[in-house]
Amino acid sequence: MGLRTIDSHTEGEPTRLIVDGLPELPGSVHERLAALRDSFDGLRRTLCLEPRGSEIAIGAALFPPSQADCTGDLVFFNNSGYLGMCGHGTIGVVATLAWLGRIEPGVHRFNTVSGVVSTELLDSNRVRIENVPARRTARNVAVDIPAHGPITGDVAYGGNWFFLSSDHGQVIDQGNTRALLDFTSAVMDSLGSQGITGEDGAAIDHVELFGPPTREDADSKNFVLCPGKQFDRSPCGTGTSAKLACLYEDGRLAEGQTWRQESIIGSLFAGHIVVRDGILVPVIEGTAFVTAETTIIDDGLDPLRDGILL
Ligand code: PYC
Repeated sequence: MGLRTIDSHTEGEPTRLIVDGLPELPGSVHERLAALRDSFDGLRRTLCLEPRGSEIAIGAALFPPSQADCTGDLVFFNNSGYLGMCGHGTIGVVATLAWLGRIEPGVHRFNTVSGVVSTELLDSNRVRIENVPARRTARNVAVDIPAHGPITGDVAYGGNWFFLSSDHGQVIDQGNTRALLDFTSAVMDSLGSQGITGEDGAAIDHVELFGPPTREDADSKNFVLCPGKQFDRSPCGTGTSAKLACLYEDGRLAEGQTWRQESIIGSLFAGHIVVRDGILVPVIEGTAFVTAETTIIDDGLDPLRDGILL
């Protein structure tokens, strides 16, 4: 069987959902991730590396549910490895399943590596997700950036680990993405070398910078560096979740109050916090559109079939 994907974008950030050619992998979502990583990593490289894929795409593997109350198990990956959760990707998968006629408007739950995410298909393109719980684990942490000096930020979890900073001296503007990529990559390297981590030594693999919004209907604009040294075109679902937790902890956002996060390209996620038994549950809403249907062709002879590591 060939490898077939449906591509979508969520507020500008692409997702490639495998719809044919995924091996049948039994077990839990964690066992499925391990099997993909250890035995089928060529799938990830083919879909997320040139010449057949794109470094900025997030790939999604949807398996039959390993948990009775879920629609499926979802494993996300990118040009450099596997992700615990992906907010824009979940929205893209739900809009794609609706486009394929596989789901109807309403609530659909997915088991991800970071936990169960509840989604609601509001219309053919608009999706709300109730993410895994978010939390801030450190506030106002100083990190020293070579050739720049110290900046401060928070460490928070929103399905992935983030360093979030509003005190960085950078211009958050689409025309400045090259400099922002270089700067956030230096922040990421410095976090690693200075031993700044999430809980239990978890690596912080996303850096999120904030600045004033450009849109009148937004509260803030961000730039998000993802693992693999690519930046998120969307406001980042897990990053916006981490931001909501920080705002709530700072007393700057009440439960249920909407926060509108603008992305570096000017797209928007709306989000709020629900508090359940003292746990912060982020809710994020955004829009996704299907963009392409792709059949990957591999005659077995191409020496670059597994992608180019740039
Ligand atoms: O939306 O959570 C997200 C995400 C993570 C990496 C790229 N997008």
